[in-house]
Amino acid sequence: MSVDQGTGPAGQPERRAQAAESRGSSVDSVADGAVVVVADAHLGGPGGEAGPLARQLDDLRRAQCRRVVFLGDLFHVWVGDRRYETRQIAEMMPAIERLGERGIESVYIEGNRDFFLAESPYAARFDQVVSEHRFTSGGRRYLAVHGDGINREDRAYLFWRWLSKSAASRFLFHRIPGPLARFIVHSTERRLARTNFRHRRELPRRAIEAFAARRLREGHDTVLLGHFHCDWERPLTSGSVRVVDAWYQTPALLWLDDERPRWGACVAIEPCRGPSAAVVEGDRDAA
Ligand SMILES: [Mn+2]
Repeated sequence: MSVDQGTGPAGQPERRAQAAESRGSSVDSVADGAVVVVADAHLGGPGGEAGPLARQLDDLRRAQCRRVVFLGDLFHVWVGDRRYETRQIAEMMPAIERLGERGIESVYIEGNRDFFLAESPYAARFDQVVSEHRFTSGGRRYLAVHGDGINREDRAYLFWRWLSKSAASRFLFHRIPGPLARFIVHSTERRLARTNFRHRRELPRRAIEAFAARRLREGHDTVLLGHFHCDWERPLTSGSVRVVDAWYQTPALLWLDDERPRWGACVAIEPCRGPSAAVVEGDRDAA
């Protein structure tokens, strides 16, 4: 699905309404300006309050940045139903809206902590809510995916992922009483912490490389992943794969344009050093 209508504020309502219907994968068709990537902010969890990230987004100008791609898990848990709206969600939504007012597109790629967003009231705040997104920046063709589903050996997790995001779960979730639903959200959070933990103590490099190699053959230069909460890049025969560090660990935006990918709050200010260390292994809490 492509979004290539006018980028002025006047074009917004129509474009957003259309965008709210987006599902599945999406393709970029705009060519000018950088794309900024934000992965795994986990606001309301280790990412804390919404303010710092909202301010970074407010600093973005259309002259420098044409699109923000959220690589999933913006909040610690995000259910597409207002009954579960946290303070961080309520505070972040206006900042997303302001991106659109300035003509900057926003694409949200669902993570494992995001549930039923594509058909939720939140979807209209973004140009697209999708499971993966293809775009070109600085002549490079990117495929962006959250990454929780790539490890095919983790069958228990893949089953849980399918079940928790199924139409039946969605149907039930919107109809059960609030307290029961909140209990499920909390146990889900604990379950996410447990099921993902084993596969995250070490970066599943082989699974990541196998996934990337397969997807690169579809005609991409770089596969971008979030979810693993580290900054890691690997050249492969027909391109490369890059894991984007979690915003809650490296509170900066990743800029993709004609130059080398770099971290910075805003191009107008000195680019920050990026991730403090090239963390690959180690304890990563509840991704
Ligand atoms: Mn994740």
